[in-house]
Amino acid sequence: MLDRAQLHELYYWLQLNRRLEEKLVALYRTGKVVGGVYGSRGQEAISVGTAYALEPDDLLAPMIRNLGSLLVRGFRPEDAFTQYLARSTSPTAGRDCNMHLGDLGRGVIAPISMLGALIPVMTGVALAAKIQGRKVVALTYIGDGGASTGDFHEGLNFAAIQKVPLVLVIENNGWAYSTPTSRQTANTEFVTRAQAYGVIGFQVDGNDVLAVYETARQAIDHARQGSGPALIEAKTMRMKGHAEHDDAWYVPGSEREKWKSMDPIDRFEKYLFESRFMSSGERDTILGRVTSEIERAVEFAETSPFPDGGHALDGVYRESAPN
Ligand SMILES: Cc1ncc(C[n+]2csc(CCOP(=O)(O)OP(=O)(O)O)c2C)c(N)n1
Ligand SMILES: [Mg+2]
Repeated sequence: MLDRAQLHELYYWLQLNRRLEEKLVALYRTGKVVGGVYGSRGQEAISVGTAYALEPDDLLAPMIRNLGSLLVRGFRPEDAFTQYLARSTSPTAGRDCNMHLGDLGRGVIAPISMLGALIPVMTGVALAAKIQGRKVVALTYIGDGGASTGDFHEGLNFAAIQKVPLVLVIENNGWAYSTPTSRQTANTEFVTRAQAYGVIGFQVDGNDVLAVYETARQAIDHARQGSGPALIEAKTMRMKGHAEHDDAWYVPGSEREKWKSMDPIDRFEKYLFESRFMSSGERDTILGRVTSEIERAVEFAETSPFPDGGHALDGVYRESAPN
């Protein structure tokens, strides 16, 4: 059971995740973002709830909709804004224009754009940790669409037979770009795959941050104890297009309306108020903090220089021959 301070922390991360992405969209619309903006509106509870359930030494590999996980693991709004605005002060020194980044110091393995490819990588990370005798868990994500790749099969199958401490979260938002789940897999109950691979499986309401957190804890405990991988299917909905260039015209209005009423942040806020875990004054303090952190970060990014072209190849090729 989380205490009051932890519940406030979860609320802070959720709001920071959403408001940071809203600011990114505003910057995109004024032409300041270099590249696209791939958001997680409606899915924030999955990123935040799962990352919050990890221990500091655990390892996490985010996908494109997991900005919330990165924030929980210690990345700051400055990192996101400098990345998207392609500034030299960004974690990649302006070489990548969204959140394709990692930091082993924070236990974050960088994402791979090819859907599914991170799963075998994280299976390997988990296997290495097991061989080294470290009691850590490796957690990563995949969408409903990405779950139909060969890498999903190879990664999870190998993880299962090696009994490595892998937690694989399937974010089932019903769509892979404009393709509904029913048109890309004949078995849309993703949790049933756990049995097929011989691993433990959980299904959770991905718009309920406390349920996600509790489920992630169970899955993580299972993996940490050496009982092998765990699969979590988190059901949710992507409340925006695939990215900002896509208005999601293909999603029926009734589906969007249904999910709008289940917004993860509105629901959590209602729960916190009704159970008296948060007062409106406390909410205002948290939102004030979020707003000022975002404003400071945007200011920092906008006043940071663009990278110097002369350094474009730095760190790409080995600079000196090995001895
Ligand atoms: C192997 C591979 N195929 C296609 C793409 C292009 N692509 C990027 S995201 C995406 C849709 C992904 O849908 P899903 O896995 O359900 O994740 P969601 O966007 O819904 O979070 C596609 C087709 C890719 N990156 N990698
Ligand atoms: Mg999807």
